[in-house]
Amino acid sequence: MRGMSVRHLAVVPAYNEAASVERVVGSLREHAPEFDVLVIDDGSTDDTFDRATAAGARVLRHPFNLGIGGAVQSGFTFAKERGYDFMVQVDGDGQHDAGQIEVLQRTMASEGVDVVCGSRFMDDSGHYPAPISRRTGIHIFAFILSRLVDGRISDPTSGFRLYNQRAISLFARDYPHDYPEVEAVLMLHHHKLTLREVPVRMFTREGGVSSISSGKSAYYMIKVLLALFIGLARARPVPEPGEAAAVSASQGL
Ligand SMILES: Nc1nc2c(ncn2[C@@H]2O[C@H](COP(=O)(O)OP(=O)(O)O)[C@@H](O)[C@H]2O)c(=O)[nH]1
Ligand SMILES: [Mg+2]
Repeated sequence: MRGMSVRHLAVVPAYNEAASVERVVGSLREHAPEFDVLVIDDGSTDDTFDRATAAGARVLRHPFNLGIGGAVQSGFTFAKERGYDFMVQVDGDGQHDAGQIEVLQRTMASEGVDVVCGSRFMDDSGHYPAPISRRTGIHIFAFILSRLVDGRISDPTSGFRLYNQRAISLFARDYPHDYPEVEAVLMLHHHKLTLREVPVRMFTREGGVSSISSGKSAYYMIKVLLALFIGLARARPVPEPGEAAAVSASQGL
């Protein structure tokens, strides 16, 4: 049906990831060559911009730090405006394995879902080396979300995700702030978009610092829990008639 070639965008949110961003971009270009690479330099104060540019990425630079939600939403907006068919989100810290993007793609194709999320907790070994506070938080969110969305979610804070055009347009319009991944799962459910998880291996970050130190975990938990419950009651922007999301929904996709 589609005459022109399918277009793929890899979005790499990066805040002070000079230690790893070059390798992340290089690995994307090697393992996922059909993806154009867009690094969102989220107001970094280190060399992130130069390193990402040197590695051959296109770099969109925020004049100041917006936080991960704002960074990823810039990616969605870019993808939507430039008419990309698929967008994959890959952390700038080296945690995600570009070689496994094809696993996400295969699942999207075979299951016909709008979003595929790489989960580090689906294999049997199950000992991803996250701090216990973080793991506990993840499991509590997983438990609550799995009930709210009526399907098993094992790794709700994973940012290793592949989105189709419907998901891109939804999140270009509205994407949660601060710690967005958990709430985004709930948004998908509200908008009747589908999500599948697939097992992936994930690395620990290569350098820099995580946004979620163990001291911040309690704060993170409370904040995201509140966001979840407020999210349940919150009015959602409804797609305009004729927009991609509405059109494909009426085709039963
Ligand atoms: N910490 C943090 N990360 C950001 C921000 N904006 C973009 N990012 C990027 O978002 C990605 C995920 O953040 P990270 O701290 O690794 O979260 P974690 O993997 O969940 O521990 C990384 O590639 C960051 O560089 C921000 O304002 N703060
Ligand atoms: Mg990370």
